[in-house]
Amino acid sequence: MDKNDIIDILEEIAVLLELKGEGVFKVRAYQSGARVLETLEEDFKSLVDNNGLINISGIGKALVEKITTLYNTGKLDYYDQLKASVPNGLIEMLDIPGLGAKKIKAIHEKLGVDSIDKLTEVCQKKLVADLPGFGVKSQNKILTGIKNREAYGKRHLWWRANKVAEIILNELNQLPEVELIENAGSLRRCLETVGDLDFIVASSKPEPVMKKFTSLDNVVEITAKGETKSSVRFDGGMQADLRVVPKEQFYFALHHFTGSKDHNILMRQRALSKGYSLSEWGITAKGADSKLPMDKQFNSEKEIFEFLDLNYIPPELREGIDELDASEKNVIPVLINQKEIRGSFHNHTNVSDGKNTLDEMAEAAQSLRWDFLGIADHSKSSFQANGLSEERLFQQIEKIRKINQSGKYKTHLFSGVECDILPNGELDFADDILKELDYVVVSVHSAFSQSEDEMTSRVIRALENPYATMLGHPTGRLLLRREAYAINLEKIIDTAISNNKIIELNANPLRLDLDWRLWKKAAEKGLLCAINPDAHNTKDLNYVIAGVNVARKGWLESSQIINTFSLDNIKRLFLKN
Ligand code: DGT
Ligand code: CA
Ligand code: CA
Ligand code: ZN
Repeated sequence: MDKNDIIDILEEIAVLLELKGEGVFKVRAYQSGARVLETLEEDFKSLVDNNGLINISGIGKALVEKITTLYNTGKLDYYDQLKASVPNGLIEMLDIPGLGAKKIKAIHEKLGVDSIDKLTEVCQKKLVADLPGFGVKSQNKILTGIKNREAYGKRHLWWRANKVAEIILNELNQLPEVELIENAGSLRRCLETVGDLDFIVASSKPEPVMKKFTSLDNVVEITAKGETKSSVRFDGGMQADLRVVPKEQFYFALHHFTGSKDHNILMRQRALSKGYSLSEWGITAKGADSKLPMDKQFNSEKEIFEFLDLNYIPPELREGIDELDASEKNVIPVLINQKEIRGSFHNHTNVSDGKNTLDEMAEAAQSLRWDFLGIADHSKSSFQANGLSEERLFQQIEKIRKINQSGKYKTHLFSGVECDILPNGELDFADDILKELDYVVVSVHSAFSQSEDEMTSRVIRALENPYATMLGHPTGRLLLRREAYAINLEKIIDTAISNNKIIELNANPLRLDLDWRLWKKAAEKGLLCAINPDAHNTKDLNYVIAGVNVARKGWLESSQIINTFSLDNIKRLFLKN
């Protein structure tokens, strides 16, 4: 287990202890332990290996033992028992916006609430408003949060679904009976949220594969178990389907269960128009027994497309929109790929609300072999995120200048800021401050409930500022949690294009904003995209992976994405702005 995973667990332990009502000192020991690890200068591995943690101030003996156990074994009984001792309902409540450990504990103790159902009940009875520190407003907020959770709760963020899928894929792949295995469904199509996981396996011996699948760790329920198809539910709510097929059917099954439904319908029509019927089992001359595959062996999906006189269509594009037309006309784009990314622009450090230092972020970017890393901490009005005053911003500019001069890192650092767009459309810093920066990300972080007209004019005004370089998270949506604010995106896109501004594709798995559905048309009109992880720690830089997937889903090529430009070209681009 690496340092960042251990930090996450220490923070979770602190939350669990708080939920249990443990003393403030105990809670703080874990919180500050996590913070000490975050800012550790020394090499973590050698510290643990040489028993050096004990000499680090802020980490007591008990914590050293726990960290060492986690590091060496990836497990900690104390943590498991603690998790088991807190009612699941309380942990689930943490997902509701506005409810932290302290408030949950108060509701639990004063009103005996230990599940979301009971929470709904006491809110509807208006009992929560009377508790000290709550009030009618927060009671309503809780109810809205619960409603959203119900509406969205059945789906999962792509990032999390992919993490679960990777583990399952890896486990199943170890079986000798598994000849081929792939993800299918919305996960493979890189949809921003995933309903359930779908796995396709080629094997002549389905039984041991089914057995392994249904007995994986964390399976809490087997919802279906057949000879070639099973479905399970994992703790945490994720569900997964597995289908085992003979090898000769594999690519047909993979194509069918990758979907989407709409894409499948277009493909079947295409086959019919050529005198074939296409199904999950294979392709046959029309009218023949549909379970009999053709004599021809198909060794890839590409061969299926080619059989129907189509160019290969990447899974991300299979939404049944116009991908078959494009494929027939041979105009499927060469989609951007992960290796083309040379850096990113919207990243935070611990001077605002990030967790890592400037140097740690630079080092992390260097180990990703990035040519450049843009630092864009929050501006002063985002006080909840410890936004920078003019003075602190200048200190950072100076620090970045020195680091670049010293040649300490192979990665060039750009000095930017994530500047709040104030409710009237003014920027949070004056132009003579902004002009000192390499670039400026402008974002909305307040007054989300403005009317569509107000919000649209507000953002347009910001984009018309000569020092604005790019628009951050253009709709403010949080997937499965918070709707986008009202805004006319067509006008925003047109304004961005006519003012030579870039729009961000925020790659945080919770945002993926601007939505993929809008990118194709916008980029055709000339809009440039910046894929930005909005990283708040070094690990988050990996979110660009999700961003690239969504960019692919939006039909984007590398020429439309500034992260693929050379360092010199970025410098030139920023000078023009
Ligand atoms: P999800 O799980 O809701 O995020 O979305 P998918 O696309 O993964 O849907 P899922 O898991 O229900 O089914 C996987 C694929 O199987 C789906 O994308 C297309 C195919 N499929 C499922 N049911 C049908 C159907 O009734 N007709 C057709 N043509 N295809 C289907
Ligand atoms: Ca699915
Ligand atoms: Ca499914
Ligand atoms: Zn932001």
